[in-house]
Amino acid sequence: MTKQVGIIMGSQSDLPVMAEAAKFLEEIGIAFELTVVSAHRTPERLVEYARSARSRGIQVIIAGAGGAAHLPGMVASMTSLPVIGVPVKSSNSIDGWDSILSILQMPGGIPVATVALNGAKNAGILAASILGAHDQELGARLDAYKATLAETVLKSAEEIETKGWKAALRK
Ligand code: RP5
Repeated sequence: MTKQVGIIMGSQSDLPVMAEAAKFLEEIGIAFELTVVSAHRTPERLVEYARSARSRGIQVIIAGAGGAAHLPGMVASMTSLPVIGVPVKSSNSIDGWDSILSILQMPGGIPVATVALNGAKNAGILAASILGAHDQELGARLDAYKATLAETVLKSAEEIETKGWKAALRK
């Protein structure tokens, strides 16, 4: 099965956050690869990864990093594949805003679709949505996933309305 999504991160310490993207892709049935590529510690590996991604069959890249988070932007500068950036609140982050702004504030011409701080699950969903735009079966699986979200909210509403908010709070 050709791997359609590439998940990369600046350090293994990002894995607990980035695993959420992997979990979602696994759940929805999309083949992916996952590895560590450090913009600062392995710059040649970064170039090799970004330049070879399309020819290896990758269609979307999810890149997570923290602190001076240059990985997503640098990957985006070397490929025309869509790049989704995940700002990670890491050990070298001041408060997370450093990671967010490093990924979000890209110059014109080199976009990175930036999700929320530690928002790797949404990065997985967004990657699946990009692929699902031209894949009807995947699109249907995504619609089914979204329907489960709505059901959960409606169940909560019903529980609170029938039991009352105090009983629902004690659960
Ligand atoms: C970033 O520095 C990595 O993406 C990670 O979020 C952070 C800390 O890396 P380690 O020192 O834990 O390897 O480049």
